[in-house]
Amino acid sequence: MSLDEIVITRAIASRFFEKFSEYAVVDTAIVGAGPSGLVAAYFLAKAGKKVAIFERKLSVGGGMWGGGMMFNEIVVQEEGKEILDLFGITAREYEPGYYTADSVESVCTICSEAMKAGAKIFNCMSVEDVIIREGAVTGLVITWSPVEMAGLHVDPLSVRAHTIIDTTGHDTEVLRVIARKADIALDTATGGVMGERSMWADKAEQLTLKNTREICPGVYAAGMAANAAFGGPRMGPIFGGMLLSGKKVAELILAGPE
Ligand code: 48H
Repeated sequence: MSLDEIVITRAIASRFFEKFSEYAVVDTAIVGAGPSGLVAAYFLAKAGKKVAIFERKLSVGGGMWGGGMMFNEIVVQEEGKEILDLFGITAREYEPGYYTADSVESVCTICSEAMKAGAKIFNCMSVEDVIIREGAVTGLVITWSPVEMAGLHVDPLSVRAHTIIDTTGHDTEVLRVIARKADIALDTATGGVMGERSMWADKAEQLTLKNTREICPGVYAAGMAANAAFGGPRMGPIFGGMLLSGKKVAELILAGPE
């Protein structure tokens, strides 16, 4: 059989638009495919929710690929190791209470499990705004990342979601746009994004979990974004808090509104 380029083109175009059209309305839209977003997607999809992740970059994994300073190993504490074990990721004890794992194995495995559970990932798409209706966020406004990078004047498209999770990491992009443009006060001391503080690993890991919660109706923050929203410190390349935050946000959403 000889291959026809046009069949290849049509196969890609029709399969993509089938998928994109189906996922224009979802139960949960997750912004950012870093560790917290991927873990949240896994638990929500596993529980039967329709989940889409929108990721600005070509690659998934966020800041986990690079381990610490591009040394591609991550550290997790005892509590975080449970998540690595759940995914079957090899973890080695370094000192009591400190485990290491290969960062590439970690990203690939969690991403694969999230997708096998049913989550869909739309990479190269950036969330630039939200949809609002009567004081509530009801969806996301998306564009191709290359459009954003080239500064082209192209109008975006939208997706509707019952719940949204900001897992955009340090930049807290969804929460910032809500605070800036949607006239919705976030459930923080200032009503806005308080901003991340300097490094304190132990405190930061605890606060990441505490700060993982609904921050305005239907919108949750997890991972580094949760810490940045509430003015928590950074923790450096320890990833247990990110993994546990992804699990916690999924559990909160599955349990329904408080
Ligand atoms: C689409 C977007 C947008 C947007 C950003 O930074 P991440 O890895 O996020 P977390 O919170 O799961 O993990 C944080 C961790 O990697 C980390 O940085 C740690 C532990 N740092 C500690 C320290 O002290 O520095 O991933 C966020 C993802 C990235 O892939 C972005 O490209 C993506 O979100 N993203 N995607 N639309 N507007 N903004």
